[in-house]
Amino acid sequence: MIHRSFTAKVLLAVLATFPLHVLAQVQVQQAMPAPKPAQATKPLSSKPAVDPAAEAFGAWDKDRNGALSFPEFRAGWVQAQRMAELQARLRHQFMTVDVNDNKAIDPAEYGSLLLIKNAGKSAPQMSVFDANRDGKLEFNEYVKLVGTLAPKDSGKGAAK
Ligand SMILES: [Ca+2]
Ligand SMILES: [Ca+2]
Repeated sequence: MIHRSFTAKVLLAVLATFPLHVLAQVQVQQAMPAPKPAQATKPLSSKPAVDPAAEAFGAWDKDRNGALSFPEFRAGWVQAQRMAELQARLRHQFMTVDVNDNKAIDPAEYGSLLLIKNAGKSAPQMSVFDANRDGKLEFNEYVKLVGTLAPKDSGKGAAK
């Protein structure tokens, strides 16, 4: 059993190594592919600011006893590593496609996305993913695109 005061430090050290808000998005996308419209009408804006470290701790603490056992810690660690790798890969792909280096995928660059190429004629319009309607895809919009179009086989267990 690892005590909370110790793991908090370790967690913070781990979490400080990558931008968690992006990973959280990726994680959420993998965990729940489609948001439930039924009772999800509560306004997001009224939520208080989240504490990413507390959120991660809560997610890793599977039996919710306020402490992380070693298996819980290891499972969380492995998942965090995987997320960090995924994040780095997505970042790399994004930068490769963003040839004019404006930190966004423009309409001219959109067609060179592998997922769009692979989708061929059934590829969705770029506007589908352009959530803020500025005519280009920022990284977070790109992550959503990948979450939507990428094959879903490598989510769990398949990493070995
Ligand atoms: Ca660009
Ligand atoms: Ca956009």
